[in-house]
Amino acid sequence: MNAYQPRDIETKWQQRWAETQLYKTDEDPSKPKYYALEQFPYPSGEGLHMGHTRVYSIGDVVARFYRMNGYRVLHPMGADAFGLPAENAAIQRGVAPRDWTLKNMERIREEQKKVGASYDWDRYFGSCTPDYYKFTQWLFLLFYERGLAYRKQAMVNWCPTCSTVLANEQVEDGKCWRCDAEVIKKELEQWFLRITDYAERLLNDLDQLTEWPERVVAMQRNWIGKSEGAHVTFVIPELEDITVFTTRPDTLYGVSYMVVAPEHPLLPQLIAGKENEEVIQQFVTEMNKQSEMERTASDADKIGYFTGSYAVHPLTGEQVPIWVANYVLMDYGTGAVMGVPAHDERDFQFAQKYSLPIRHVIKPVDGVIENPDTTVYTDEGVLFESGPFNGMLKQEAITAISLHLEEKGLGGKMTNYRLRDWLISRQRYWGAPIPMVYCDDCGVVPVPKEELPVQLPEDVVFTGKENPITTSRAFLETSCPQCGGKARRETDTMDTFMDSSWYFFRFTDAANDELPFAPEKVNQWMQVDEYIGGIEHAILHLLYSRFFTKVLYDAGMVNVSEPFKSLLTQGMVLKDGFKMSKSKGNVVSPLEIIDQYGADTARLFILFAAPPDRDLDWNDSGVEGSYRFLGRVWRLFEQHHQLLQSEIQPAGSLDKDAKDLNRLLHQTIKKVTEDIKDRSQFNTAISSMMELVNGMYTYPEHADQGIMKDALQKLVIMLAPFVPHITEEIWEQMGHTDSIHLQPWPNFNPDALVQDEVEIVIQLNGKVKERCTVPAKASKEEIETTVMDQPKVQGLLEGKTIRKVIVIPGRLVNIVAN
Ligand code: ANZ
Ligand code: ZN
Repeated sequence: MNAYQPRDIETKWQQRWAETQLYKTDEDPSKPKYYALEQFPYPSGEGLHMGHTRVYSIGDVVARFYRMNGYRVLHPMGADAFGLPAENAAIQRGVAPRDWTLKNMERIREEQKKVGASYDWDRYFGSCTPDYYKFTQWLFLLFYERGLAYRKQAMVNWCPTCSTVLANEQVEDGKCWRCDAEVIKKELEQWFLRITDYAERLLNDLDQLTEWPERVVAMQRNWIGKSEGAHVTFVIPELEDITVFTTRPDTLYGVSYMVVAPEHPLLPQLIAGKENEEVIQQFVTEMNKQSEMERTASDADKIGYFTGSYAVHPLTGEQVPIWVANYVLMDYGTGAVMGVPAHDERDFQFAQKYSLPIRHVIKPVDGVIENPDTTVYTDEGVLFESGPFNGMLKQEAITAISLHLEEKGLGGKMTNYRLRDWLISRQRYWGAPIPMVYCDDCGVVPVPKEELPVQLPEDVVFTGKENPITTSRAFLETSCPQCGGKARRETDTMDTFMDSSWYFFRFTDAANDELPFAPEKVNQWMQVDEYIGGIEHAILHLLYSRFFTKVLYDAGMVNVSEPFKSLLTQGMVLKDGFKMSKSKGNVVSPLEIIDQYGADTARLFILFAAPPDRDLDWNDSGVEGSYRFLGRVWRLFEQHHQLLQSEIQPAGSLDKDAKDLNRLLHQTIKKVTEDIKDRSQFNTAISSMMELVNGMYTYPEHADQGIMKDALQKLVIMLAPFVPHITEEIWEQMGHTDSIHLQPWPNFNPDALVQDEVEIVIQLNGKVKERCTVPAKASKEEIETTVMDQPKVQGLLEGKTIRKVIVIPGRLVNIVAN
């Protein structure tokens, strides 16, 4: 008997699959399509970690399952290859970012092959190759043509350590998401994409995403952050008006002050010649150094100063003092708010601190505000002290006051989004250059599409201080595409999230050198049917990809407006309850495990140990267990080698053992099929196959062997998506010359599921005393008769009087007797 030798088997089949191009995408148009995609990895210098192995294992089961179910499946892989670490390697170790990246890509690719995933490698690309970034640039120009890319002076988040601008999304708790340095504010000309134009659609279309985790949908919704309310104009005599955004126009009569953001453009005029002018100027300088987070954290101290100016209340005509404070942000709403301390928590804190009046104008419908000076009332209620609006309910008043303001030309309804335009400029080298030039005569001129790509220069110096691209004169100096005169190239590169916002389209037509992708190709495959990746991408990557898809839809380039039909966010891989990390010293390397046990064991363990969306605790005995199971499977087939070669067929009528095994087999087929297709519960699919294997081991030799043979054949096919190497080897040893991965998935026979007999429990006065089997279709009377005929029951009932017999078919019979 041969022992199970995973290493030999896996190398053999990985080579064979590559030679025969087994996983080349099937494009047979008569088949339904299925697009399975795992997020492409960043090729860091570290190689694969267990999280990668987990995503690929999940995606591979899905891809293989659908292939076996008669679908043409697109299952590609690539590398998200631009980004900072390559540049840091250049600075620290003097290697060119390109060489560093390509080397890592190659390494990761080799490691991915060792996992045994069924990718179509012909469609492989890295986003850093000119063939790809040429079209990232092409798409930027498309956005530009459609008025969706623009340049503006902006206060930006600047990371002094990485010396680059960061998107709002890349600032976490006031710190750089990559290096953890304190982020500061800086004014710079930057390129933006107008994602806010799509805010409403990005929000509304979330309703279509019924196969996404609710949590992710909620995160997207919050990020877009729609607020409905009103804008209200406060006139400042002899100055421009100030407009505020409020979600509570119903509290307008409760305004006791106004506040503008430190960056508000009118502030210098408001304080000119006033008592606090200098203090406020200092305060503004200080605030510019702080991040938005620090300023607005709910536990942050509210700090403000009276500007010395007053505005006119739009309805009462009263004088309202204007303040400046840290808790008002310039880039939300209008950068100015009306202070209503009686009904807003932040305003209340501010008013208490600076002794501003607290005026209640909303109260409970049938009550009063008990301690008005110390109470913030934010609930529903009815208006008072509000002139003609007294007696109205909150909602009614919101509408009435908004309308009234509109009639007077002092306001109206306003919707506000928390979502900001997407800042895509990076002052870094290792990204796609923004294809624009600056001409003294013509201004900003786009590079014509036929001149793409704008190649990254190689004659650059990495100092870690300035943008390396600015050190290449050959790159900088160019001629204007419009007038032919001297011009200078844009040196900003694009945020790498641009690269990953459209790679899933590119896979459908990866070799196209005319277009990012041809409509007839992309529309054959999109949407991605199952997208698998980490929860860390729940907001940005998915939001940007959705945005790109909508713009491409509007441009007529794709016929779907949402990219990902179903989304599976896999849990983390932990070790001893902690995230695997170098600093904890608890990292288990996938390559070591594959070396020791084989990829099939690693895959099986990963898929078996937890449902895919849950965290998975790596444990060595679990890995051993998976390895042992595969050994058991191996031996099961060895033992039945003769049978598998024979011509034996299942008998026409089955005995009890054969029927039981047949039923177990078909229950398993049903369970595995539904667990994969409807629930993505690979763990329970595996455990039901383990039960089947147990059942096959205890199957008596004298029982019908035709059924055993059938079960063996179907078992190995069902195991194939999970453990592709061992099953392929067994399949070959069974005498087949074609690949197991091309076999049709087994169907289950509903008739086989029907049980002839069921076991029921017999209770006496509610206590279990005995069990017996009855025909599954037996009537209540028949069941009762069978139970009463049992010798043990008769013994128990001796000398007792039966009061009542309760029969629950299929489950139990309870005899009440005393
Ligand atoms: C008066 C008021 C009274 C407010 C009241 C609330 C309750 P969301 O839901 O987040 O959109 N606000 C508006 N612009 C602001 C800015 N740039 N910086 C800081 N705060 C700002 O919240 C909208 C509310 O946040 C607005 O409604 C405004 O305060 C404040 F009983 O106006 B409200
Ligand atoms: Zn010009």
